[in-house]
Amino acid sequence: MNTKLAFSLLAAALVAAGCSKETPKPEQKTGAAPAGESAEIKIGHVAPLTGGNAHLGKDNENGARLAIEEANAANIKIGGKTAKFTLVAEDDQEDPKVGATVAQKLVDAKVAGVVGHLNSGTSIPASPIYNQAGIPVISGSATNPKLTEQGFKNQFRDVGRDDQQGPAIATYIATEGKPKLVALVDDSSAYGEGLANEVEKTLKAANVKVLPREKGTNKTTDWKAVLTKLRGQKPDAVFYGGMTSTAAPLIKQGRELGIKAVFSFGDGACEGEMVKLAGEATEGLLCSQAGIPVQAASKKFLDAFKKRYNADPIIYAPFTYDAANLLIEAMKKADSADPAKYLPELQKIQFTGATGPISFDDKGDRKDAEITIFTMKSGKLDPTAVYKGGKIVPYQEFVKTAAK
Ligand code: ABU
Repeated sequence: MNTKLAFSLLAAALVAAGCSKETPKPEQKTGAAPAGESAEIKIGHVAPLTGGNAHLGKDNENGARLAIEEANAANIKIGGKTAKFTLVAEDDQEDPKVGATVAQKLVDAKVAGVVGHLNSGTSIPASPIYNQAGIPVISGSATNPKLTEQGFKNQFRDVGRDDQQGPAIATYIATEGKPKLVALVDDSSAYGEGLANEVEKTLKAANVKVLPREKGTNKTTDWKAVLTKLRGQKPDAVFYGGMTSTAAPLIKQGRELGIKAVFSFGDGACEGEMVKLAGEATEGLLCSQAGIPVQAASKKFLDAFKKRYNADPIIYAPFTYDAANLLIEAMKKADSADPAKYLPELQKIQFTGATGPISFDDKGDRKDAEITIFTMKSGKLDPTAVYKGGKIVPYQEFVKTAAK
């Protein structure tokens, strides 16, 4: 591979990709329930906790829960009372309608803030409900650009966007393997379809021929008809926009049908469970995550997570941990858990979390979010390169400079 050319092309694509409505002020006070010298402050967390991606939902929840437990142990004073944070964890089943229902449930429960949702497909329909209630929301994993393009001043994310991730992984595919023909498949979700669209744009701009889109759903586990068609078209690479539960059968069945193409996924399917589900078929997989790799998170976080759960975080737990801490830090600065009072602190926050320095732009997106590219080698995801602030850095160089 011509690495210099790859990095230049990727940087150009990412720069090209670039990267109101005011939030109503709620009359109803939410979040704080006085009880003697302490006050309960509820923080919601939403992710799929059932179904094929429940392991990712639980991982996200574990990150937020750890932050809350640490905050309680620190006996933080807010508004003159000791804050007792409670996590209200909800399961949106990765279903847009359930996502909206659960959002209303959290508003009715008077949560002071929300970490989530995990999926773009549930975060987007939930977002007007939180916006109407004026409740700050930070997703640690939802990457579809629309989430923060609606003008909602209460909506944030502390990961990158798919109009950063798509150009990064597509340029890597184009320069690494120099494919002449690429097949694109997606799960028809806001995330999967949106990311595949971003990949397609970048591939076409690099003069790579793209086959007509193949579609599934976020429940598809039998891909044989799609793959048999693709086998006849002989693509050099296959990109799939979707989550682990559907990506694992896709790559496994693709290899069983004798497809030799390079398979490539985004962050929804760039994690260790892929190996458990699809085994050797994952060897050589190229994939991206919309942040730093888990192993580059702070040692303090990694040690605390291991101690608490006797397991390593999977992918976005460091980001949901940071999201919960960002809400808490903004409350501390405002000396209030009233969303109307602490939201302005969140908008201008400068915070160093487990995933590095965090601040938000006017849309609520994380400034200078990283995108990491991985290759699956002998059943392990090997980080290859990190994109940050318009530059591509080989992973080994990145870790030397990353704060621990
Ligand atoms: N970013 C991957 C998984 C979550 C989402 O739907 O955006």
